[in-house]
Amino acid sequence: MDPGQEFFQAPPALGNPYRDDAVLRAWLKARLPAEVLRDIEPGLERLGERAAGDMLAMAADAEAHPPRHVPYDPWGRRVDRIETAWGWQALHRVAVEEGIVATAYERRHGPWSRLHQLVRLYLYNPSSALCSCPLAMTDGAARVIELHAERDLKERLLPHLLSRDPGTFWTSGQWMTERSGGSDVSGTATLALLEHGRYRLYGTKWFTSATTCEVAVTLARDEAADADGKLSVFCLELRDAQGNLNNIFVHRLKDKLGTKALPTAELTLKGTPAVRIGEPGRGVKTIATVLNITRFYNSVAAVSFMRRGIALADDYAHRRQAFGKLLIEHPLHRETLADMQAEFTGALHLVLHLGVLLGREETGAAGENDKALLRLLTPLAKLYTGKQAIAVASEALECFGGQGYIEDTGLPSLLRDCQVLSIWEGTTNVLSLDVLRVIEQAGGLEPVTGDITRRLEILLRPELAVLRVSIQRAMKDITAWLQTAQKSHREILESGARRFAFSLARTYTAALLAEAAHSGYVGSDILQRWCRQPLTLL
Ligand code: MFK
Repeated sequence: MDPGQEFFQAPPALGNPYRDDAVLRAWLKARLPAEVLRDIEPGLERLGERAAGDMLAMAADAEAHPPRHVPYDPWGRRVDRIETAWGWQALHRVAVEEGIVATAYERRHGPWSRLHQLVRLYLYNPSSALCSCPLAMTDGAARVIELHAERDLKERLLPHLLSRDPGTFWTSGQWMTERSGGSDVSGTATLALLEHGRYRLYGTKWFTSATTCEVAVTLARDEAADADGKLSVFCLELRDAQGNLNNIFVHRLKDKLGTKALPTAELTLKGTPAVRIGEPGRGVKTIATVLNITRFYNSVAAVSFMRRGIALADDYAHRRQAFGKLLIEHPLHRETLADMQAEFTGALHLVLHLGVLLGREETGAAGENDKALLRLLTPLAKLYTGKQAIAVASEALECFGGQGYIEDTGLPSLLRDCQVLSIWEGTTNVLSLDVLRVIEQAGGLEPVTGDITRRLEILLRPELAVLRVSIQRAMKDITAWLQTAQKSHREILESGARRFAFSLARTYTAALLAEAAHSGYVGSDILQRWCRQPLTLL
């Protein structure tokens, strides 16, 4: 550098997240039928280009111009308009054109369709300013309507929710949370009253994400369910044919830590027409269909944010010098990045596996064991990857030193947005208890232990045999803890639920990585690194 010439650091650059993701590509090559990969790959390349190209400007605009609630028009009429940024609307259009929801339902690739959709979401999400949130709820609504709604409702809504035309696409909200509870929805106070043969909803919803949606799926006390007024699921359209809100009053938008571009409102329903979906009085069970899809999205979002943080940190490590050499040349920095990469690789394998199971279930190709695993792994992946994403995002920011803490680098929003992943759609504790419940309902751990045993049987290479023993030992410890805790006081079992769930997630993921290492599409160093952290925390 010439004397007197100022130094300016080159910022990190983002490459095509599909082309640059060796772990994802290796998995797809190993696991997808060749003709499916051939068919979908050009689209993935193109979406990757957009995620590292025009979508970044859209996301920056959406973040810089958060949504605004306009309660009244200039003449005093109540309008409750929510204005969103150009960038937010543009990201919405990209999602529709790219079929981020539709791909799963067109089912062009049979059981692999959901996996294809997963990869598209994975590429889209980290450049989407959380526009993936309304898509998650739309997907969940499409599934619950597909499975449980009457024909009329299906015919009216599915063409909108699954459209690839931005002019006809509708998003759906999922309104569960009231002032009395987000995790415990049993206190839901919204009433569904039958008036002239039609349901109308009355009540206040405390969190409604993406309140710019056209329809919403919600819980309410169903007057017609039985004398106790049990919860049922209802579907409502927000606006009438003239575009006016259907007796919905928005109080305010939430001031949140992150997800700044996403409009989240408090609102009151004062006689909003609605249609019941599914069995009366079985609302929680019915809406669980939506939750299982949104939890799946949450897991995909978590791994995609991890990947984004690592990609940026890795690029920066090749540009930034400290103590006379590039960051990547410092052994400890390399070690830190390698640990992050191992966390991400494990998480990605878990989530891709979840996508395979979900795809099988949605196309009738899942066996009983697949279904049992899907039910268990959905909360497990959500709770574990949500926590991993926060840790990896935090580490990624640290890889930039002080710059990671500076708003206009765009880096802090990564951490803020990851923080929500362990909160919404079931907190870590709620989901840990759900995992316990699934195991108790299934009568034990057999679906998982059987699956792990089958995966480990093939590991004969000497360097993998040692790790196989570690995984088997972890599985034994988990089984033993469960048996002891089940015989003890209920409090012992419940207070250990989170450690139990983390142990199960780490051990199951180790088995997936072991299988991948055996087949050669993941290096055994990754598995070794994964197993260097304790597999069990019990
Ligand atoms: C990019 C990512 C985008 C993500 C988008 C997020 C935007 C949306 C933001 C939100 O909407 S946040 C609100 C999310 N809310 C939650 O996730 C609720 C968390 N709480 C729970 O999950 C509780 O465990 C639950 C509400 C389910 C407990 O309710 P209850 O009233 O105690 O019900 P219970 O008795 O546990 O379960 C009732 C039935 O449902 C049981 O079946 P049976 O009656 O046949 O025994 C359960 O087995 C069944 N069930 C519960 N959860 C299930 C399920 N079945 C299948 N899958 C599940 N997940």
